[in-house]
Amino acid sequence: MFCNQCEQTAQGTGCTKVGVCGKKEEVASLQDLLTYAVQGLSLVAVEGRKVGVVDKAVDRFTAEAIFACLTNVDFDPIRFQNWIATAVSLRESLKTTVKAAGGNVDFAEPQAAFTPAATIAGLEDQGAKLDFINSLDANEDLRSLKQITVYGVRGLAAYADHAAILGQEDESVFTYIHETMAELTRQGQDLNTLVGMALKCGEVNLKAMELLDAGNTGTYGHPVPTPVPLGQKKGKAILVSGHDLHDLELLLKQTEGKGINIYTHGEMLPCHSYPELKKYSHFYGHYGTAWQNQAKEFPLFPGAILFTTNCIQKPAESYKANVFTTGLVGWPDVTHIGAEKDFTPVINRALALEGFTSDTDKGTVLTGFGRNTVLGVADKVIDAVKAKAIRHFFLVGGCDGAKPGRNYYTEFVEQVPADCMILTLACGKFRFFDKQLGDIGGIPRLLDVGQCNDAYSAIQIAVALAGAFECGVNDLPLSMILSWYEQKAVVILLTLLSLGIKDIRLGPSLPAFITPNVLNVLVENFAIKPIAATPAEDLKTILG
Ligand code: FSO
Ligand code: SF4
Repeated sequence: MFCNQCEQTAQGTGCTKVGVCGKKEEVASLQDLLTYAVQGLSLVAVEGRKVGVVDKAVDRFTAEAIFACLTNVDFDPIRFQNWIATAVSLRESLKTTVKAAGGNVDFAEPQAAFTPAATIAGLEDQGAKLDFINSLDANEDLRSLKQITVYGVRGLAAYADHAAILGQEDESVFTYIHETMAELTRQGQDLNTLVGMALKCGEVNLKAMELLDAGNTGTYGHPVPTPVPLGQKKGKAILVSGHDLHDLELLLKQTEGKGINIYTHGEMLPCHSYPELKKYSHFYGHYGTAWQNQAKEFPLFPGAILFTTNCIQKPAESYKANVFTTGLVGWPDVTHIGAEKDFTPVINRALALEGFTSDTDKGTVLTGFGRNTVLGVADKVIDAVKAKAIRHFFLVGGCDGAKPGRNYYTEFVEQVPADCMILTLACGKFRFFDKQLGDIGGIPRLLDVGQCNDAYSAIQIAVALAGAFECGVNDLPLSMILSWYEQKAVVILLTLLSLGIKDIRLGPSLPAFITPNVLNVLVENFAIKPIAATPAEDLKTILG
């Protein structure tokens, strides 16, 4: 196996025997084979579009299959066997439709014709033989750019899938994914073309995040500032992790009146601020911190635990029976709730467990500072900047992880001077989300914009401020201090770069799949930089 797609990759170069994330060689090979199978399907889809054939089922499948290969989503070989079989059967049926419409179905690329082996062992062998990452390009810089795009497309597919679940789709997103997956079967592109392909991924991702924002706010209302209890209420309990608001809503409906309190974990925290979710009286509080702490925090949760997306880690035997998955996330031998979304097994498990035996007060944290709320007080913010009450804005966000070096972000937030505001999003915030940082003129200094996909909201806030100050986003007193872990962070970074945003600081380490030459291109064009050794150094450079 060779996988280097996330920040915790072995030795900072690549996982070759088993993933640091727990991914086994078998699953790594199956993911490579699925990616290859999706390339074959994409080649046919591209030819189909040329003759007006657009297949919605193929579009949705493509996004789901790519999302399944994202870090910490699916560790179950059987499900990958099914995904690969479906990719090939969709490819063949699409060929028939495209041919009937007068399109081309003669392909030189082997991806468009491969037959999957009948067994998982056979598939694993096929996947391993691909040597997928190395086969992308013989030239290491071009391969690096192709990897950036493959990983970026994984993040993009995740957001496109979440948006589609809430009824928000745009054909241009699927067109880009198919065209790109097809283009990645070829070699001979030059560096500039591939830089363009990667930036285009970021541009399309802005659309995908916009669709998801429309899905979330259109279905559940605009987030409103909401204090969320960090303590617990006596009674039975279910903890919901991942990112999916729709799954949470269905669970809230199915648990109404059953005496079960629902808690959020990780990236689900901002769900408390959506009016159509917060209206449920049994939607109580938030439990725990970021994904990498689940092995420490989950054994202490006396209820059922539902994963709606990444990031799942190997469940310890002590709590494995309490864990359930749904959607694209999966772990072998963990009960999976299928598309019918009947959460009865989760509910029954919660009822069978002890639940919390007493009330515990641990205070609250504030969430719900999406674009609507922040722009609702834009006048106040602008006046405060003009009056020099606000000196600078920092966006400190991104994803958390287990590797050392991430204390930088906690210390950074602690050291930000009192006349500066901090916007945050995604799971990186759990390093400082409960800090009491006070306010400036009644506006809290620490504003939780939401999940990682709410980078869309943060971008809208920045664009609106730039409009008010009649300057570009790069001219605002705003600095982005980002942490990355998996491929959604990769695509968000591509989005920011595609918008021309400069001087982003990235940590805790730079991606293993970026070569020195590609890094030079990014530094020259976007002045992107690694975080400094200490927050004090970066603060000094930024604030002068
Ligand atoms: Fe974190 Fe995991 Fe949300 Fe990622 S929970 S690491 S960037 O999935 O997507 O922020
Ligand atoms: Fe290694 Fe990350 Fe790939 Fe897992 S996802 S195998 S930790 S690089």
